[in-house]
Amino acid sequence: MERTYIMVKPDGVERGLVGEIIKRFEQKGYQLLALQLMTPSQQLLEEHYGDLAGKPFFPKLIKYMLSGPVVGMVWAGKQVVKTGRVMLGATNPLDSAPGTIRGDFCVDVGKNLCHGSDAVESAEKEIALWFPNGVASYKRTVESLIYE
Ligand code: FUP
Repeated sequence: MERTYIMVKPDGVERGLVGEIIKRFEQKGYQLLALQLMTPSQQLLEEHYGDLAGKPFFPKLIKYMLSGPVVGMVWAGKQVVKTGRVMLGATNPLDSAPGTIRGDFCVDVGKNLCHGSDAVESAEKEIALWFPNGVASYKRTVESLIYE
């Protein structure tokens, strides 16, 4: 089953939106495989956002991500990478449709609440980076009620 890395950023944790974000993925039918609250190191964040190292907003982004604990999760399910990002909404919350997490709960790109992997390959890289000890895998009895 496809897997993705979803992260509630420090603003989302502090604003008490962890439960809301988990709820949406649970209700959709996706399967939770890992969950951790942690304050990431600068090194971990620089690796996670390595592709953005040259961008003008990079130092501000790292500072924001260091401002408090994050909640990282691994979710599994059909097309969960792409659909997970649809559920989060566009990177810039002003472009995020109402009904999406960013569309419903935030305004600024520099405080956009959450992260979702952008491709299957990067999802697997991010899962290995944030969960170096591995994640769960387990069978659910509800599977036949979610998938045809
Ligand atoms: P996403 O794939 O949605 O996480 O978006 P990007 O990888 O392009 O950007 C990662 C993070 O950088 C965003 F979540 C917020 C931050 N960012 C800015 O602060 N300003 C920008 O113009 C673009 C991104």
